Amino acid sequence: MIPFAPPLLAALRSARMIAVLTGAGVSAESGVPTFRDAQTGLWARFDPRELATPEAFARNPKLVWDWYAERRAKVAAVKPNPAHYALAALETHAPQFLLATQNVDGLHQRAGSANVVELHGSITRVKCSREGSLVEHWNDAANDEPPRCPSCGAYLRPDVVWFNELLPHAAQTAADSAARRCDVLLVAGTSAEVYPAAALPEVALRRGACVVEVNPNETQLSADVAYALRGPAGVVLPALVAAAWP
Ligand code: BV8
Repeated sequence: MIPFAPPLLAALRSARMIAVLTGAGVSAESGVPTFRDAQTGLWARFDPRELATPEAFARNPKLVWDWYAERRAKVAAVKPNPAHYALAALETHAPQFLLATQNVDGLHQRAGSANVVELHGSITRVKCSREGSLVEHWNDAANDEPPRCPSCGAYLRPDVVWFNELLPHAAQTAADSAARRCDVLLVAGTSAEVYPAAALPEVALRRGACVVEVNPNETQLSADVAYALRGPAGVVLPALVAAAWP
């Protein structure tokens, strides 16, 4: 049984609005490698931050398409873990709630979370690289280039936000508003290094919200948060929700 500080449990129970920011660490226990885990196998020689860019796609569209196709297949084969389910349960206890995720795996929604904003899009969706319109089906047959948009012929691409691309306006606006209004912000499974997502805890801290970190490791936020809960999200989050709402 993890002993949580009574004021933390009281803050959660009395919160009008609870906001959550998640990163790759929340999906780690589902078997989805985090960005800082070394890329495995074929991708070992690539840096994700090199591949997740418009420049990489322009330079080698097929390589980038294949990297996402492999990750899409991996994500389809995994399941939400107790951390995802705990956040879905947390949502039912909070009068107002928003979950902003940096993850592109769709696991929060599969675990039942309803009020989710995908700050960096979703690998589960594919769009036209020119028009931006989503495409449901495509022909993967070509082996030297990505599939092409059925309506305009441009390459298809994953519906994710690459480095140096703007975040979806609605998602960023909703997340910014939640950081400004929440009583408690839970920051789980993120190294808090990628902006503008990493600015959300900074906004909450500046206005005196209760910021709680869930991470087995130290991050650049750890010194400033009210509670740094050291442990895996799949263990800490279920225990925290059960302790706050027994
Ligand atoms: C933009 C989708 C503006 C794609 C991703 C210099 C300084 C500051 C900022 C910048 C800078 N230079 C450039 C920038 C901007 C840049 C940025 O922030 N760069 C960083 C690297 C410095 N940001 C951008 O480019 C953003 N756009 O700024 O546009 C603009 C302005 C004008 C005109 C045009 C544009 C876009 C950023 C989005 C990039 N896309 N993903 C894809 O997935 O392929 S980012 C991707 O990496 C993830 O989405 C995520 O955000 C990030 C990885 O971070 P984490 O999720 O935190 O994962 P990480 O592996 O780092 O950490 C895992 C954590 O989990 C660890 O702490 C670990 O301890 C913990 N953990 C492990 N196991 C567990 C656990 N925790 C709990 N339980 C466990 N079991």
